[in-house]
Amino acid sequence: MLEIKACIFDLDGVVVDTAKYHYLAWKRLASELGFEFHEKDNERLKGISRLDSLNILLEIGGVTLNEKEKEFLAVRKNQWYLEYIAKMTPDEILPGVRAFIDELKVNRVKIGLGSASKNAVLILNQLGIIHLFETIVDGTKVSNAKPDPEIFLLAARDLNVAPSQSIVFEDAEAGVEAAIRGGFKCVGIGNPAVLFKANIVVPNFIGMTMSKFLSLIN
Ligand code: B16
Ligand code: MG
Repeated sequence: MLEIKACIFDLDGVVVDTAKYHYLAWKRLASELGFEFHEKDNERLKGISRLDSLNILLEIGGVTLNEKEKEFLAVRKNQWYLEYIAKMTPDEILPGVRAFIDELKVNRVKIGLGSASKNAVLILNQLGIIHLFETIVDGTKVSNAKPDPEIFLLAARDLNVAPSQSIVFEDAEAGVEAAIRGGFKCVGIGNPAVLFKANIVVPNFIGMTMSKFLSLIN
């Protein structure tokens, strides 16, 4: 049977739903720029970097800007996003996640975070779970965004575990692709139609245990 020595978690959409706050902040920016940003388009921004998200938003609105202007707007959006994050509480950890992480700890499975977000440390502190992660690889530490596997490969290196003996948990298409390209086992959290490249897809962590994941992957 497959032996798993590490689990690497994406943040937004896996541990916590910050997508709703990203959406509110992008929507506010779109409205300032004079166009509507709809929730269905927010799917396209999941798992990708702040600047890549801004470029998609501007493409949706048909707005062309230079790099300096883009940088200014990305900072502005992040300031609004941080106002929402500052109000987050541990109640916002997604159902079943904490129990699953506790099970991993008992079984000495190593735990890492692999998130595109530059606010990951702040969010984990806000949720009161930062101490559970042995490594945190976030958007401040990599030069290549998902679907490049760099984020997850760095996390596996820090944990001193081979990708083939690690499971990545991801909710975004770009993140699943990054995990598979890096040689990891990947559990998709969410919609199987979107995350079809993952080894398995489950709707959430409710009632999930390591042995259940392993029996589904094998
Ligand atoms: P920030 P993840 C990603 O987090 C979000 O899914 C994505 O929507 C966001 O653009 C990205 O973080 C960057 O976030 O603006 O906080 O640096 O899913 O990789 O944990
Ligand atoms: Mg995500």
